[in-house]
Amino acid sequence: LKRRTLLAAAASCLLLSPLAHAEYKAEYTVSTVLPAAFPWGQAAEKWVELVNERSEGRINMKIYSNSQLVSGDQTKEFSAMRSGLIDMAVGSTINWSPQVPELNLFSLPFLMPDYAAIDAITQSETGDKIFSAIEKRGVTPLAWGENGFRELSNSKIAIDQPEDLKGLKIRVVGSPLFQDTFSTLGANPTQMSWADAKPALTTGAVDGQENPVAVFDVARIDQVGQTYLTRWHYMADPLVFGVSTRVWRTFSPEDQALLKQAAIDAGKWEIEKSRGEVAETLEKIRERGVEVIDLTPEQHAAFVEATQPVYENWAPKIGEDLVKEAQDAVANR
Ligand code: X2X
Repeated sequence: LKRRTLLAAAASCLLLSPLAHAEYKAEYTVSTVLPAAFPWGQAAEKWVELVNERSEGRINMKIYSNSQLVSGDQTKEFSAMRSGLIDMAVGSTINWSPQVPELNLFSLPFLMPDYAAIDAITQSETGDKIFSAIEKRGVTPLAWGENGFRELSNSKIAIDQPEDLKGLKIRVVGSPLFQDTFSTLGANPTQMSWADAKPALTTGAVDGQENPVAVFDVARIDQVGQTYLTRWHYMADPLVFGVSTRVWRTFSPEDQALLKQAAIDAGKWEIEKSRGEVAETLEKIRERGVEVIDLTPEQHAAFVEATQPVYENWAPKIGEDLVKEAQDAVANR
């Protein structure tokens, strides 16, 4: 009888112990495109650190940068996460937009003129709707981060009007929307991964590229002949902290809350830090001999007007209502 009691006690112990913990992995993969030298990689590092600290070492995550888990093809990151090949990621809306068409919203040219406009979308019901769109496709989104406003660099000409882009070969990323934007402007866009971008700039296979100034700075894009940088602020790509929903379901509710809060804190930290560094970064870039071109309101307006056809093509794919709602959120910011 005594033995039976012991057995029963052992069995109930097993049942009561958080079974989910038994299913936890020793380590979770976290995919990023850019490594820790960039704000993007730092956002992921912060998340990993906070989760490790707050779970007292129970939840361990390891970052795999340079899209290495998808052999450098950053547009496959979302699918890999959805199928559970990647557990977690801090990913750009651009790179996930082939699988989540709603994310093309952020790539609409000149939709968001400033940081307040980005926040008006992400920190509102519109942002929640975008998170639902991600969730519907098998990834649980937890928080926003930021890659930054993407500015245009090239090796040929100080671009300050749409006509200057005519015939320029520009490296673009991710979604076909970028092909449209640059074709509409008369340029000759080529889609390629980040891994291929710098080599293509080096050999002159392309004349230009677009990326946030932090990326231009850390990747030393100035060293591959990119002597002109036009601050046209045409779009900014938020980052999303996400977890494969298959993996998400294995965490206890307490640990889900822990992972989410850590992502929110890491995202806020990174957004504030990267916004705060832009002026200093531009100064560094100027000192390296890059000509930084700021547009007058008239020049800016010419770009806005020239890219309007992109809205006609893309609003139906993104969702007319979502686009309208985002435009209203920006207008009322
Ligand atoms: O490939 C790019 O340009 C980068 C690094 O900014 C993204 O992944 C969107």
